[in-house]
Amino acid sequence: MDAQIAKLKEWIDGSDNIVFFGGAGVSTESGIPDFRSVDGLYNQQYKYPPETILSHSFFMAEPEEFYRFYRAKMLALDAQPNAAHLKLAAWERAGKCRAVITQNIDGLHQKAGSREVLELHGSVLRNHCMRCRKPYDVRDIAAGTGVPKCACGGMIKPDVVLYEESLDSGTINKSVSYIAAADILIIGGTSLAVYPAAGLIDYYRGRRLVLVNKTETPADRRADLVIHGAIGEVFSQL
Ligand code: CNA
Repeated sequence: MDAQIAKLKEWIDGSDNIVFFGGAGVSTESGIPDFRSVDGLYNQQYKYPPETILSHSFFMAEPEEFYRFYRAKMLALDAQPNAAHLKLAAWERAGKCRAVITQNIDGLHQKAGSREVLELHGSVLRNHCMRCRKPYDVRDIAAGTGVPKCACGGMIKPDVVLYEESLDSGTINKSVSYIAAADILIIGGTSLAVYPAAGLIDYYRGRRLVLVNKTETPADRRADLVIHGAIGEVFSQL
């Protein structure tokens, strides 16, 4: 692994056009469980599978059950950025990292200081009334119980892209532009199993495709460098 990290460091030191594409694995070292690891949410037992609970139709049909799961498992407001988030923010400040494209909804890249963060699946930090669109702070959601309601009587929904919902086209287009123009694309902490997000990496045309993940991914074979390890540990050595 040392030789691979040394190679990645050399590439990074020589680039001012790094783009990062990441997922839930980027935040596990901050204490937020991902979906597909052995201790991830998909391997825990609930009344309904998480994919079902986190779908638009379930949200509309059983909002109480949705919010019970959501408050317990998706809100981690005390979590702090780890070495991976912090390194990406430092690279941006140094003019090296152009954008962080994330499937995460936890806001930790911004908390670490990154500015150009494209949130493909939205953010738990933003919420709005489905009737009058009034915005609500995440603390209003976390503090309450049951289904959060607006003063107008409407139901409050997190600005998170649920299963069955479409991604924001502006965010997709911007992500495609960054990836297509990138010198180095680092993919980290993602199983690359959730589409259409995972398909965005196909727009990369460069010759420095890097994968940093604990487990194998479908893109390992076409990567120019693969590091199987914990991303925070790896990034702290760069
Ligand atoms: P996933 O499918 O759970 O995959 C996570 C991947 O990360 C797996 O391949 C793991 O092996 C790998 N991994 C776990 N920990 C580490 C680590 N420390 N270092 C390196 N690799 C690690 O998650 P994806 O992001 O691929 O799936 C997309 C879903 C998960 C998105 O819709 C997210 O919104 C959703 N999600 C987000 C969060 C969050 O915001 N923190 C948490 C849980 C789920």
